[in-house]
Amino acid sequence: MSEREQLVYLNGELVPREEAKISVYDHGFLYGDGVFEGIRAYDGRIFKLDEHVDRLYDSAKAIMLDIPMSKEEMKEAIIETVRANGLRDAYIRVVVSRGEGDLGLDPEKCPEPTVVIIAEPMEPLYGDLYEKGIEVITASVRRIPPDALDPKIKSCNYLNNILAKIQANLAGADEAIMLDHEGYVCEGTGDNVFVVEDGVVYTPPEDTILRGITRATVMELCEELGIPVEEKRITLGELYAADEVFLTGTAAEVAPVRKVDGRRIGKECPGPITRRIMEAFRELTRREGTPVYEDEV
Ligand code: PXG
Repeated sequence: MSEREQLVYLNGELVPREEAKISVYDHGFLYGDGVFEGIRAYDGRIFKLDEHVDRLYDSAKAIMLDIPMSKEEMKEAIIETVRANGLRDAYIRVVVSRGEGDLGLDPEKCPEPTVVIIAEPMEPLYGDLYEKGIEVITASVRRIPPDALDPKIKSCNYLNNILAKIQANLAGADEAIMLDHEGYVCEGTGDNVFVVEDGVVYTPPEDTILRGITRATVMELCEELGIPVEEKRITLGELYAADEVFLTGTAAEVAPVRKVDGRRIGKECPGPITRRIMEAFRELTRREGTPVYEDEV
């Protein structure tokens, strides 16, 4: 898709990408005051649209941001943006910011939220690494604890995660796993973490993480496949000693991890259970979703 043809949804209208501009007084820009979602469409169907829109509205409610449209209108606008760009496979970004205000941080000075929807083609985040696995580090910067900023709010404030990502970049790694304020394995900068040990799949409990929609999907798939799955606090030692490790996210999908902090994980990568989950996930994305094109309803 050439940039010139791309249409972006901005406050109720589809406009050419180069006209999709917002104010420098927008508090999304000045303060990261806003919420967002990353969603994918596969072969003309939007995957887990209801779940993403519900999470967007929950995030907005948690920061007292009134999205100026109903959930149904939001879903229609998302579908419309994908359709207007003629995409079958897409990464969709929905951003709702506090909108234009003055230079102070008070959100009461911002009468009208800004709503942006971008849809563009995107390959799986880790390119050709799904067959050999990604290399991750554990970041020295800890995930912000829920009593400071609840990680369940998918807000436009991502500096905590970006600092960890910078560490991964500097180390030549593909991603960073963050530990929580007590030192337990928490989540990646943009994905959730799973470990496999003796045939059981474990993932950290919901307390300190973003409740990933891919994470929930993978837990359901495990149950369907008869693979035991449990939420459990995971230590760094358990991560290093795991038979298999994988990450899940809308951008990352299901990504096998080959090395953590330079240590090889398991005997083969992807390991056998990760491989089954990757295949089941791929199959599900082809089968489920909200149709974008009317003749395919
Ligand atoms: N944890 C965090 C902190 C996230 O930001 C996930 C988990 C996975 O959630 P879903 O619902 O997508 O399974 C995310 C996902 C990126 C990127 O480029 C990822 C996310 C946001 C922005 C960019 O990898 N969020």
